[in-house]
Amino acid sequence: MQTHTSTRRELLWFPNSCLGTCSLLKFLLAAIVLSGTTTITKAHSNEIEYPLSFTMQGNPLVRHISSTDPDVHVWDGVVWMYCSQDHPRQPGDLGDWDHMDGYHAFSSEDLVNWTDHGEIIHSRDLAWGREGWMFAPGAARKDGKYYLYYPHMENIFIWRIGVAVGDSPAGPFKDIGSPIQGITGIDPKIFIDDDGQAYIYNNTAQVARLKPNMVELAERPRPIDYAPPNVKTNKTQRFLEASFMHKYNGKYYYSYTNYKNKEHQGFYAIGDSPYGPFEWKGAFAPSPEGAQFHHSLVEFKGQWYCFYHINTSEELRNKLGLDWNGFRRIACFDRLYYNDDGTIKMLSYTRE
Ligand code: FUB
Repeated sequence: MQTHTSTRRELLWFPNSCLGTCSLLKFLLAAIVLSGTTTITKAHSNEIEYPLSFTMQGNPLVRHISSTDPDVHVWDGVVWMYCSQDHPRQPGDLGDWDHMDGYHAFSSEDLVNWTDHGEIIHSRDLAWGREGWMFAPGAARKDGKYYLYYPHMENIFIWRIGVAVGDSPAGPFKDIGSPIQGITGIDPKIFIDDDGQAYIYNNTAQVARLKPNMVELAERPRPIDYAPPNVKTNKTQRFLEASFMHKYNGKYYYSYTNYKNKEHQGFYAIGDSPYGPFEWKGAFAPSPEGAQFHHSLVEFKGQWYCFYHINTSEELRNKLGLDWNGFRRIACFDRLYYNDDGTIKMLSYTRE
């Protein structure tokens, strides 16, 4: 079911700018050479004191640090958002993503007043994998414990999915010591169904049940049948990354991004089970500014919201007084609406 590009991305995440222009061989050779010579500085924002309170002033939501790939949950009436972080590129880097590191947890009881609880885990806290390369996380809560899943590059050829456990949604989280066996790739996303069964999704459009311990697979990952063949072979419509699963009126909604589509990046499909098969419904989100549509869809106090990130343009950085350089994405959210037949209305991005 997966196309050639998706299979490659299971082994090594390719920067957007490189996709389609580099040959696999050329890129891997460069990667091997650079992996031996790159000096990696552990970048983290220790100049800010946490927890830090701030007020939503329109989009972007977070303005003090890069806050990428928002993974959002509502637990006990509180919105929890987990983000990865972009850090400045350094000479010899493979792309803009080498130093992504240091997940932060954010919370809010009203979507206006927020707390950044600070760094909850960093690659330096892991006994495995390379420094940096901590891509989009996915959190879950089960039986009073909190779990944070993250894609982390074990070596230049393979992305593994790690998991850390905590007693509070604000952390601290402790890595279990080794990645989850039986699944690779990036963008782990956890969905817990009403019966308590947890499922893990990844960037190869696969899904697997998790064991009740939440740190082992209960089965081999299965491919997700999310669209008809003409969509799965369409370069600007097929699944590329950022799996997300949510439930609305008893139906299962599988959404993803195709970041090659200049107009619309968010697509979705509806089914009767977390495994699918799903009926493809098309686009529901325009392409966000300069970034991939990595999203979370959540209901809070009767209203649905879409959390996503944008890249910070020079104009936005000037406007917000952000002394940033390089590729630095930042979290935003907007209201999401459904039609009466359960389809999703096209999302509108707002600023003020
Ligand atoms: O942030 C790193 C990667 O970019 C994520 O894992 C992808 O989904 C995209 O947002």
